Amino acid sequence: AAVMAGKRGALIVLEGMDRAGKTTQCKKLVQALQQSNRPADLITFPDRTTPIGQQISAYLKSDTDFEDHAVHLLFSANRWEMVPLMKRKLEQGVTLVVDRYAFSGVAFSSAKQGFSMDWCRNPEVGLPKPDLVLYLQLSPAEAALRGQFGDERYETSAFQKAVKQNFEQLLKDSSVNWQVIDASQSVEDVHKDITDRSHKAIIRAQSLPLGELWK
Ligand code: FDM
Repeated sequence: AAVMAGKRGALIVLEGMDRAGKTTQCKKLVQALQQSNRPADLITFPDRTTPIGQQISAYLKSDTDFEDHAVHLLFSANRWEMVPLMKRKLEQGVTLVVDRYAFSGVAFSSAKQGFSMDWCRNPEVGLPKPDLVLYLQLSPAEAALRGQFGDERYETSAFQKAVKQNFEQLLKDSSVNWQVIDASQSVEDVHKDITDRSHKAIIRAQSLPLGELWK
């Protein structure tokens, strides 16, 4: 007997610099989708709850050290370990809202000496491809108005500047559905912008197969 295929959920990623509001907006988006009867779940990278994620968390707090290539691969492994769950949810029709993804992986590691973007991208090749990547754009001056840096690794203005340049490089990649959001707007205006674009992406994704990133 013919069985109607269920409609898959969309994979929606939020990226951007520190203090652009990614985490706030991810939570608001999940809530808004759920309230409009679209099943949605939040996923955060790094996911600090798994054994790999705990190693990453200790590294970010400078409680442990890892060689730079090794930690890049840990961040990537932390995504790959979530892939079976992500695919299952998407197939069940659940839209996933993801706070940071492979793009953060590449932008941060390639800000280190001796790391090419190409090398950094390799372990990410074949991950579930986002249907939409929202880049929350905020100038360093505006970010500074929102508060000081925290005390985790990478939270220095020199490193962040290099990361920003890498994101701007990644934005030129037309194989990825990047959409730039003006994150200097009010929380509610940013939210409305993101919600409108997400609804469109969810409709579009229903008739498209899930892709493979950078493959
Ligand atoms: N980060 C995050 C990476 O270096 N690589 C990655 O793959 C990911 C997902 O970890 F500094 C960095 C980015 C940031 C830190 O911080 C995680 P938050 O505040 O938990 O997002």
